Amino acid sequence: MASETRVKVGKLDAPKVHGLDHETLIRLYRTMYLSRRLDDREIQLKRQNKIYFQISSAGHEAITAVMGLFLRPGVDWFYPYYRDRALCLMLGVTPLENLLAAVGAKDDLSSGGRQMPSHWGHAKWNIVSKSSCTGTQFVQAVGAAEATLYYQGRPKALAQAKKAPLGEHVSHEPDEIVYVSGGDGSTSEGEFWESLNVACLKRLPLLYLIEDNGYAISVPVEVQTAGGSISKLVRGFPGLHVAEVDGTDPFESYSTCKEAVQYCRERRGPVLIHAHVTRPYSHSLSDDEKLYKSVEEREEEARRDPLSKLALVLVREGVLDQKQIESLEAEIDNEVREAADQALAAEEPSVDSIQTNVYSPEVDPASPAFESQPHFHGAPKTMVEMVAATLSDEMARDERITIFGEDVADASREDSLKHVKGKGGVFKATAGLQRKYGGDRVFNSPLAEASIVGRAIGMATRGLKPVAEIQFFDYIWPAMMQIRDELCVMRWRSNGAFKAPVVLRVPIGGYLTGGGVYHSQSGESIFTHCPGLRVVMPSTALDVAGLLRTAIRCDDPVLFLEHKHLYRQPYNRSENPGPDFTIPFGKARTVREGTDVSIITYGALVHRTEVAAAQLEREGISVEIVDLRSISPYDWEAIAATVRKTHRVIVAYEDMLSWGYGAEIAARIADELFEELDAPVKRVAAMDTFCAYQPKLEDAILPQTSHIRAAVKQLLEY
Ligand SMILES: Cc1ncc(C[n+]2csc(CCOP(=O)(O)OP(=O)(O)O)c2C)c(N)n1
Ligand SMILES: [Mg+2]
Repeated sequence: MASETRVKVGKLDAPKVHGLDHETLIRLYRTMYLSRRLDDREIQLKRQNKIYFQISSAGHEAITAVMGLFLRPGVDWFYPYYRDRALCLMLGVTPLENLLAAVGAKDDLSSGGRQMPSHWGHAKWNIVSKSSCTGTQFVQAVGAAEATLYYQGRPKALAQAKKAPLGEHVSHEPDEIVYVSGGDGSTSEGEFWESLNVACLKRLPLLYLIEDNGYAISVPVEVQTAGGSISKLVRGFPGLHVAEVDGTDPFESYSTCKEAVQYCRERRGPVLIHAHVTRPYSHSLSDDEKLYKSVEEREEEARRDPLSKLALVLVREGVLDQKQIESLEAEIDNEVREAADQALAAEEPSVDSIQTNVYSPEVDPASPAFESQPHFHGAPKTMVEMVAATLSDEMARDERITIFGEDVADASREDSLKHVKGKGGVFKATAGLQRKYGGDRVFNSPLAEASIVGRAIGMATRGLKPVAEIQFFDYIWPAMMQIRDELCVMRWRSNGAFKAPVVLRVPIGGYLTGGGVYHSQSGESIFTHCPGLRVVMPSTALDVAGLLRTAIRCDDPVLFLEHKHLYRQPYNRSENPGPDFTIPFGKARTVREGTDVSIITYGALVHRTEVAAAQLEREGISVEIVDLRSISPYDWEAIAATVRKTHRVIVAYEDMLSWGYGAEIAARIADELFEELDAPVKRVAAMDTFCAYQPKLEDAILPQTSHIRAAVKQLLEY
């Protein structure tokens, strides 16, 4: 907790000011003043070039400090944005911890010097690492609040989560709530609206604080928000308790926050507080508000400054006299000075530490621990049947697993399940799972991809194991920010304090006869370009079983790409290899041994390559085929071995020829194995355009066996 003031105050039965006792008022003033002085000190350090960025909480201190009176560090869960310094101080983040983040010290608890200042994160107090993105936090907070309800009903899941890596930070209390904040501008992001929808649909114990300082950098709120008031706009959400308050007034803020927190704790549903605050220090030190705010407007804002207003009340109401205020302030000034001196002397992170916490340091999915033998049973299953079977086995083992996405449930109206077969996904990959494991574990989400991924991140951060589905790869893009800037980065940016080991299952690819541009896309290299993410793309049912299980059991986020064209083929079926069959990531499969030419491939091209190789064999040409199976990490040793063997190599893949996955493999072979090559590395890939609805056009665009055969022959001519 923030250290208590050492100024002597009256007894506890001292008179109250608008319902607040003197001790509380002094605690609030102390925190607000400390917050402002930390901002001032950072500004000074920035001007001295001792830190590199500053963004202040000035003007936001009253409502955020008051909020800290009602929320419980280490019990409730927090998604505070960058102007919540006073709240974080109330929760127990120390002045030194604030300033260690500002200087980017090695021991900065929020990020180890990886993020800008005021990007809060503190595992002990349940303050979840925050990125710079405006709005992404809202859907993650929804996921965290869903975890609250989930743990309430599933104590076994909680016990399992506590035993998993970082389990020491997994907690659940019966009346915990989740807090999330953002500025007026951030409410224009789609994720804000997506989050409200789910929060109301599920009556989540989620408390929103919208801190409206009238501007998003230079854009005034009447240009940002239709009608200029976010609280007016959201009043139609069913079950959402909405309050509007002068956030510079601690007394108004007190009764509003008290009521709001109580509403949430009593599980009556979500709350949104719309607090009007000020922003006296421009957007950040990189901004000068004099460029767009008039003198009159700035003077009017200065009159509403929460700090000077509260100081006046304290003196007027006899809580502290002027001398006591001065001595309190001197004491805090001293505290800030000492903290700054300590922070400036703190050790910086070493350059070689930069690679740590990109991935889990505890669980390596590429390690031999994931090697296993199959114990086959049952009739052969197609790839899509194997997805469902593997999910089912894993769900039986691990109650932390939740499955959600569009149409993944058997039937949302559970009464209907007695009379209908159930949907279980547009491809039936999740068929029967809701019926078997319950609607709290397998459920349909609204049609909103960013929130599917964001909610999964929130759940995973709290120790659950979401296996979410994006219905088609072609529609993953609304979730791109959640994937690239949140999912992949959570562990790294928090320097290992938080993680988001989500599995995202995504049907991908073409060869569909009639899929058209929006049901046939590839694009996996966009995701292999994201550090922190594992990307897997099996081509057989057996590999689905082994790799999906590894994806679930590892502790990193995994993009699990399921090729739609391969889902129901007869040629890649397999018997079930048993409930403990795993395959390490980054280990290729030699599909066929050969001596003349090597083909490195994955996905739908594996089978086409096999057909081409069989045809070429009849002409006396021997082709070796390597199926990468996982494409980040990938099996460089297997690639190098086959190149050393045949000295001629083709990379065959379905995505676009230019800037594609094969470009990286070809470049690395040329770079590191140049001496081994008897001919240039060839690529066989799709045309640099889109797949078409008309099958003849799609066939012309995507690589075919004839292209592979031609490439092999061309290579042999060298
Ligand atoms: C997704 C995204 N878009 C743009 C930005 C750049 N940016 C940072 S803060 C900000 C304005 C935010 O305004 P508001 O939500 O009102 O918060 P305030 O800073 O006023 O407290 C913008 C545009 C960003 N960080 N993230
Ligand atoms: Mg704003």
